[in-house]
Amino acid sequence: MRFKALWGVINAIVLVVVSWGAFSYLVGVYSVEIDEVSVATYIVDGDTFDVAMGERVRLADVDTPERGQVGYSEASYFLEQLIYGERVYLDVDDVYRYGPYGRLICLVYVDFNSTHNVNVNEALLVGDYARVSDYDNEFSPYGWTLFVSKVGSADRRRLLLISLAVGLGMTVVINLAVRFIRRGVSSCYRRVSGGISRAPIEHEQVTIPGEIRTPL
Ligand SMILES: [Ca+2]
Ligand SMILES: [Ca+2]
Repeated sequence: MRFKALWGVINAIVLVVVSWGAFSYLVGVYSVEIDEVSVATYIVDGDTFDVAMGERVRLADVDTPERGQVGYSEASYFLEQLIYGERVYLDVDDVYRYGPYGRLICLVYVDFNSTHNVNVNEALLVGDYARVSDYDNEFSPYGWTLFVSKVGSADRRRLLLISLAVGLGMTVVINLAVRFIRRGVSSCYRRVSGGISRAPIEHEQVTIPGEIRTPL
């Protein structure tokens, strides 16, 4: 009875730990990191803009033409069309946070529709308004996608159900494995103990000197 109660507690712990681990992993996979949310209030050039929270943002790992260079106006106009006056989601560089000139180094997202955001840095590259400059920071431009999924509350519920299913599956597998091992151990034990009890006791033929009868 004591073992059954203990085993029930172990099952509950496995279910919670595995489900929570799976949920954290899935949410991490299906969502992007967002450190700050603000509104773009001023476009400086193709890769720099100001936000309402009082910071100047430099788009991470991309370079657009400087003032006077070919493509400067096009890049600035593209960025303006994409984010000016819009709510922007900032993934701020966790390594240095600020770059030269005190600008926040960010991967920036803006709303696209109810289910997806646009990666602004990647949009500049895809539109050929910028080139890659992979600086030392938390970002790698080679893994970016243009659209990223928003994880809403409905998605979270779906991910939670999947995680619970993973947790239950793991609990069942562990129970089956333990049952299999216990059966194996007990059948081994039965074989060994039965063997011992059934083993014929072989006696050596001992001749007791006193019992040797001398022929008459
Ligand atoms: Ca970050
Ligand atoms: Ca980088």
